[in-house]
Amino acid sequence: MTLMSSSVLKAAGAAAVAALIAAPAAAQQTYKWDMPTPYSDKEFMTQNVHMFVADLARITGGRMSITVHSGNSLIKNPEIKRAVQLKQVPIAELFISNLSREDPVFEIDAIPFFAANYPAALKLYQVTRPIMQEKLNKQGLQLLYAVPWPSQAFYTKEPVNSIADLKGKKMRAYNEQTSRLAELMNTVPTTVQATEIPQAFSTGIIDAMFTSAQTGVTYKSWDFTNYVYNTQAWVPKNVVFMNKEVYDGLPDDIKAAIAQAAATAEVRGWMLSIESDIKKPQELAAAGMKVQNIEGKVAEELKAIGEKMLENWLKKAGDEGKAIVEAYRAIKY
Ligand code: PCA
Repeated sequence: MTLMSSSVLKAAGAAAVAALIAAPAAAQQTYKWDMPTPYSDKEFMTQNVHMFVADLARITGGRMSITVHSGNSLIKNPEIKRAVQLKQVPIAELFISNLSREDPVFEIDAIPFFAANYPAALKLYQVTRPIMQEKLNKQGLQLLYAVPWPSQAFYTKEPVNSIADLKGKKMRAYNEQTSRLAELMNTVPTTVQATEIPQAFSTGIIDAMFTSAQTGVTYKSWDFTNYVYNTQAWVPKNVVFMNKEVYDGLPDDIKAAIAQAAATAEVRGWMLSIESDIKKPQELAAAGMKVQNIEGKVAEELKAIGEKMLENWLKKAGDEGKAIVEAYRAIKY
């Protein structure tokens, strides 16, 4: 054995001993976190969060144990972001377009007919992810992963042959863009959290709603509506995110575990979303609902509204918005 290799071995041995000494201290560090999420356990979004958390426990050999508090049970949707900023909880999930008041970039995935299907949504995410990450970082937040809801639809009691048929109806909305869309459709927007949909229908607060077939099945939309019109117009995203200071303070191996679990959750989430987009409309139909894609006059009217909304968004989002739209349109696949 040469002198060099033996000294390398000795150094390696010393490092291994140092690691052994350090290991018990590192192993003691465990992370028991609470994670509020806005949606029901019946939604694939929440199921994906449960799988993400299970992956983290497995990858870290049990050092991370995160309790998911779904369906607004710990913190209500509108307060989730602040709760993470204030470190009431280190990690959470939210609907990214709910942050539209802070920056228009957060709501571009909710503009009708802009990024209307999965490939388009992926392109848009490719362009906006680093921008969203930077903006969230400035607010003390760290983006981990994002997953889109399936195609959005509107649900009504009566058939709709033109937008005029909806005039004056109380339409459930869930963000600024759907409120705006409801207004432009001459309906009356009412913000209702997903978890409160059945109650809002039974108390007459709403008589129509925007949501996916996924959420329609979760809340048995056939109990209070009869027609589903799939707009095939936007696929809005949820994000899972952390308090940045907490994140930055984690050791590298835990950060690596989070990166791995988040990357897996992101791919799995997009797959689950695509599967839901295929299966859930069938479940609505099997439950007796009349499910159709918007077409003819209604489709044209909605497209015109979508163009107007994009125009307004571009005015609001200025040069940055223009650059995003250009970069998005330049991606070809
Ligand atoms: N379900 C959620 C967000 C979008 C969706 O499909 C909701 O309706 O609130």
